[in-house]
Amino acid sequence: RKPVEAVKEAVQHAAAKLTDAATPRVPGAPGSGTPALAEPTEPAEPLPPKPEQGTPEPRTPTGAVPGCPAAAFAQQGAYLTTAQGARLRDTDHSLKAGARGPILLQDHHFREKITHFDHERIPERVVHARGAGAHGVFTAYGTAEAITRAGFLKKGRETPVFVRFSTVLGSRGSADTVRDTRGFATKFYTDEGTFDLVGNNIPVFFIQDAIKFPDVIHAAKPHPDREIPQAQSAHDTFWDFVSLHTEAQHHTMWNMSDRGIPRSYRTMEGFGVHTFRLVNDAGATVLVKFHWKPRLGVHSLLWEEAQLISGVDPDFHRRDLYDAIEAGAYPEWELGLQVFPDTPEETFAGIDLLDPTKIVPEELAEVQRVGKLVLNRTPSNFFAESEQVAFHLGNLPPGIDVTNDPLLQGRLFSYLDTQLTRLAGPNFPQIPINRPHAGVNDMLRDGFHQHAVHAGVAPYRPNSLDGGNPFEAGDDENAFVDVPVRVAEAPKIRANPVSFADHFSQTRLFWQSMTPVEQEHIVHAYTFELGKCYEQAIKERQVQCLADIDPVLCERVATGLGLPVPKPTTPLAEVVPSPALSQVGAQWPAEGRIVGIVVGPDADLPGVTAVREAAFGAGLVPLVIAPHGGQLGDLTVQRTFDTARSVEFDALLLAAAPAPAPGAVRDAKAGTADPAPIDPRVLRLAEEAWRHAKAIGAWGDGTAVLRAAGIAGTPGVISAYAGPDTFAAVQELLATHRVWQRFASV
Ligand code: HDE
Repeated sequence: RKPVEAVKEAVQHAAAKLTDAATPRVPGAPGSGTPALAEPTEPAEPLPPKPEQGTPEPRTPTGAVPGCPAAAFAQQGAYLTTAQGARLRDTDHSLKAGARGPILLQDHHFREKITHFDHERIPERVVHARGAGAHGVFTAYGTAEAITRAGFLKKGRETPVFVRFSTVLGSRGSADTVRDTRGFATKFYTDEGTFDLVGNNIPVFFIQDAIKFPDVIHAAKPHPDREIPQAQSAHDTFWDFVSLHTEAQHHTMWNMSDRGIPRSYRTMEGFGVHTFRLVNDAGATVLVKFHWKPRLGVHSLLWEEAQLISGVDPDFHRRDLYDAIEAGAYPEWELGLQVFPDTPEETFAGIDLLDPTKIVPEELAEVQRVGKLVLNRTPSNFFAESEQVAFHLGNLPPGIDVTNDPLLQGRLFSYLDTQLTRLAGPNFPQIPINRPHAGVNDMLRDGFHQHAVHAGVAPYRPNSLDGGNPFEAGDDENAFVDVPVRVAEAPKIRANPVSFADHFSQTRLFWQSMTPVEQEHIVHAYTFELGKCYEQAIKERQVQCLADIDPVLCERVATGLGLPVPKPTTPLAEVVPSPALSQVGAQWPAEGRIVGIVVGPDADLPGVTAVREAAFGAGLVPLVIAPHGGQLGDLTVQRTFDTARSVEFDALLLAAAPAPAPGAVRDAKAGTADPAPIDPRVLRLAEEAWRHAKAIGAWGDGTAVLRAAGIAGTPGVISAYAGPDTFAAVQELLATHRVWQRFASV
């Protein structure tokens, strides 16, 4: 708090200077005719405008009309108007010199409309351009109260949030299901100021120092000459970088695993990646890593599914998120903390907590749950919310502070900086989605797109003219306190700690923690991606890295690429696998999963109705797939054989074996195992669903499809007498996400 004496002195100084002025303005100055300023000792609201300083509406410091939702600024009244509020009687014809004449320059409505349109696009994010956001609420369990003073983590406290999920590499219009890291950025609108937890679905990062971010991104983005490939890491420059720069190997392994192709945003874990420092009321500190744990478990796509979806439904994840929220199947995560003592070494179990290429296995430090996030509202306007939201690691509430992780330190600079171009100037915190829910009384003024109409004459401290406002908060008034950590006496150097040099042991730990089927997916991913590279030297260099990670992995990938198998260049680390890293084995709620039901004119329609009711009752989404759109008896058709593709469904039910449409080309398989020909599109649905290890059930005529596809009696393929029995068995299989036994490696 500024000493009162200083304010008093400033007042006296100003008053003395103004004694002889013609129109003294300082209250209490000789000749001013106004009473002397009381000594400002208490914080107060900003000064109101003087009576002669009216603005059109009374506004809060951030520019909002009190009690008026942001949307009301956008659409008021029933009539179409210009941006200046003048009503328009025609917006379809430009003003011309006669019906066949040229457009007149004086057509101000035309110019306003086209000019605005010309400037509708803003620069997309340099990374994480493709994303989708949703609103929700975070409720604290109170389990973190002892270790942090952050108010939003106090028991029962509810905080509004906005979450944006994203891919990293692709442009705004790229497909959702590409192999990539996913962003998981959360804005908590706490009443002590906004907290942004800007994380990913992968707990480690490619680089250890932020200064290398342009390098890794330039390598991963499309080649600069032809701008190919879009949203992919399967190309030379990416593998050139990660094979030369081996600290990227751990993150790359996660990308090559099933984590790189999530089934849904709802089934992704989230990680803060860096270690943060929490401080409690007594000033005691701990180090923590943030985790988001999805209620529905962690599930992924298969690579073939991901590729098909990129064409069939490039908006797959976005649609899934919004459909789930609109259906009331609200996505949920628990926020968890791994807590470590704040020791001078900043290590735990020998792991350097400042190294963002390392995890601390959950078996060594339990993830303690501190609250629950529920996403329950879709944005009203994609641009206004998902596009304009601006996250920043420096948005921290009291009780959460940063560490010296060099990646985190660099990010503290980058996020604020990038918004200056992307959102055109420094006033982006005034954009509705970015406005804090805590009162704002800053002394930031002017700049492009200033929406606030600030009152007062003294946006500086100390001041006497605005009564000393605004005041600095005292220690007991919820101010953010930088934890006074000791900064080591050290020479100024460009170097890493020695522990940062270990690039392979945790990469090996990840590989060894996978089940055989997950390892098989990793081998295929490396073989696919390196198989897309043109440069032999790059492939060989990456295969050498694999040799330094694990000889079995190396041999399998090298064989797939037709390359010799190199020997490790360093001794292989002894690692203890972490089963928590695997996605296979556990059972999860199946809510919100999509079940396709194939019907035909002769299907058991009452059975289908009963299945639909059971599915809705279990929180699943049943979609009827029929030969044509419209109605089939009482059933409304949601997909036709033309619009449905197996990749959209988590499980498939067959209530009929529809015959091919007249004139259709007969599928080679139709009729081989069953005399009655079956529509080839239905056979493809069944075959693909089987290949992708999905639960499949059939009853009545539907069982003929199983026989024709040659999949009857195989694991996870159910034939039952009635629809509801079939559904019950399939529902049970959905709890493990896939029928893992179908994979050769299981
Ligand atoms: Fe980011 N990152 N990042 N990043 N990042 C951006 O900020 C940056 C990193 C992450 O949905 C940019 O507003 C640097 C790690 C997410 O709006 C930019 C470094 C993690 C999002 C930026 C990193 C992330 C971003 C681009 C290396 C996980 C999307 C647009 C030091 C913990 C947020 C923007 C959204 C976005 C910089 C590394 C997550 C350029 C310099 C590690 C989820 O500022």
